[in-house]
Amino acid sequence: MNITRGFTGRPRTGRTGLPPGQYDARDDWPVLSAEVTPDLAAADWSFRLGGLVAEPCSWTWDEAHALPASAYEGDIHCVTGWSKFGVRFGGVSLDTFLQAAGPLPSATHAVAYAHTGYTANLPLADLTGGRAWIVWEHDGRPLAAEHGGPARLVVPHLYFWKSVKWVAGLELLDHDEPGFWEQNGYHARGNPWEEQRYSGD
Ligand SMILES: Nc1nc2c(c(=O)[nH]1)N[C@H]1C(S)=C(S)[C@@H](COP(=O)(O)O)O[C@H]1N2
Ligand SMILES: [Mo]
Repeated sequence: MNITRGFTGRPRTGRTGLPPGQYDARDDWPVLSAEVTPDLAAADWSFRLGGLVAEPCSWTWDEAHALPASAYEGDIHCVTGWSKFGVRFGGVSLDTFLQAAGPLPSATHAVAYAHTGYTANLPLADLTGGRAWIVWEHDGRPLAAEHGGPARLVVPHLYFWKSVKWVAGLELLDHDEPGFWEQNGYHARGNPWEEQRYSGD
């Protein structure tokens, strides 16, 4: 995993390579959606943190863009088998949003949800420490609508189904609550390095 702080920083070098059972998609970036791509304008996008937080917070497009920029450059891994190396996303670290809302000590998990209704559950620990982003740029250009634009969640160290497109917010919980794919047999955490594809893996 390579992380850059700010858009200009030199990427930190971390673990890279193909997790077990994955192949390199090279220049392809498959579109995988259980939903129709919404016609969601940036002006209609918002991001909310609620549930077990000291102060529920909500950001408009402009408010989110006023936060300190943070970029991810590294790999992504889809449970259907493809991985991509050196993908560049720009946006804001989820840590920045979480610091504003203040997770309560009882918060252990989150459900990320989309403007379209899709959900994915994640341990809160996987969303902190510079490992998750809200992004609106790919390769320095606006994120394409089919890939989650105007803005999506990116949690690159977990299988990509956790990276909710057209992200609308996170609800912090004191328990794990299965999201869309997790209710349909997929793993609660989804760590590609441990091949946590399906529940029971
Ligand atoms: N809102 C929303 N987010 C979603 C999905 C979806 O159907 N709806 N599909 C997930 C799945 S299964 C994957 S593999 C990735 C695919 O992202 P991509 O289409 O940009 O490759 O988005 C994830 N995020
Ligand atoms: Mo997927």
